[in-house]
Amino acid sequence: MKIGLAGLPMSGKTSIFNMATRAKAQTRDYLAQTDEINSGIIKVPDARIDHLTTVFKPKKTTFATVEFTDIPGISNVESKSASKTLGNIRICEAIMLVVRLFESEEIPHIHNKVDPAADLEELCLEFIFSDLEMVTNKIERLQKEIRVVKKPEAAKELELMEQLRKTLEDNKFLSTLELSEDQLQSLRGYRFLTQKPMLLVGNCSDTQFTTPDDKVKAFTTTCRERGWSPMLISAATEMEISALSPEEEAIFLEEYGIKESGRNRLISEAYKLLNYISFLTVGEDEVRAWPLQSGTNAHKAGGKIHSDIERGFIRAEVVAYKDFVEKGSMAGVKAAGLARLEGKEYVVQDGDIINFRFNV
Ligand SMILES: Nc1nc2c(ncn2[C@@H]2O[C@H](COP(=O)(O)OP(=O)(O)OP(=O)(O)O)[C@@H](O)[C@H]2O)c(=O)[nH]1
Ligand SMILES: [Mg+2]
Repeated sequence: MKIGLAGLPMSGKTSIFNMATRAKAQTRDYLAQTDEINSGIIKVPDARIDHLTTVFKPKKTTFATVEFTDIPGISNVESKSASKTLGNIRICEAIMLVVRLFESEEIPHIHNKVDPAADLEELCLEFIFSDLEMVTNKIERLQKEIRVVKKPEAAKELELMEQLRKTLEDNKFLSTLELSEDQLQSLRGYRFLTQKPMLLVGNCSDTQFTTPDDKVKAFTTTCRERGWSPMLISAATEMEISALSPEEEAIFLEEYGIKESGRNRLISEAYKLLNYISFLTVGEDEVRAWPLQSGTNAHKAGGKIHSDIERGFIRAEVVAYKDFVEKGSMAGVKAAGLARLEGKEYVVQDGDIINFRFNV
């Protein structure tokens, strides 16, 4: 699960990366073309795992994880490096698009002006053009193919590609198209940028965070027009907070009456963005959260733990986390008849505590 941080140069991507991963990657205060990519694996905070750990006192606790990649700024100044950057974004499963909202005399902006709506449109157009180029090339190839031999599959694919081209030419993202399962499947290999799940992050100052100004409003409106609900973060402040130890951070947040750190907000939003849920396993050895694409059945979920479980699947013993908390113990849950035996096709729900029965 790889999420790419993308945006214009100097928008605060590396600061957000540092805040999310508690890393100390080099941020910049001058414009420069670089190739450096930072990557980090992050634990997804989960209060359920914290609670289950206190109950089961396992030898080991394992949280779900997501990978963040901090990609250099997308810049048209040197077109070759822009296409390389877009290529790095293309291999991510989802995109976190960072837009600068904060004003600063010291930090340069590539267009010498902080204009979030214009910046966001520029980024959108970069993505659209990049996908359009791929679609156009494919259309040309298909047309040639059809001229040589009449292949019905090629004609069908051409029709789909024409539909994609029309969408992109209308300045719309491919994610706005309603496509069938088969069509989605046939497009998977292209890794179109405008088809990826996208989280919009507005990097603002503390003041803008508490009192939205025109820049924040323009950003929010532009996001909404494209169907996104953005999140605001003050990367500079959050980076400082995340440099504190977890204990110091808790004290700090409490003092300022902040319910959840930007870091936790960002990570949970990212997890949701990927349409992931967690199922849980418990025991003396390990308490663990397992990330799972929402809608996955018990059979496939077992396979995430071990291929043997998938192969020899018998049943899944399922207890909902909230039932466990309410009854206080597995024995209590069972006595209340709240432990269920589910078959292969059962669709796993977020917070299911599962014990797989299998035989190989
Ligand atoms: N005032 C202010 N400065 C910020 C904020 N976020 C980031 N900065 C500063 O802006 C500069 C650029 O931040 P980076 O995180 O390096 O930006 P970037 O998007 O990774 O930049 P490139 O990798 O060069 O594209 C640094 O000097 C940061 O300290 C913010 O919210 N407020
Ligand atoms: Mg950077």
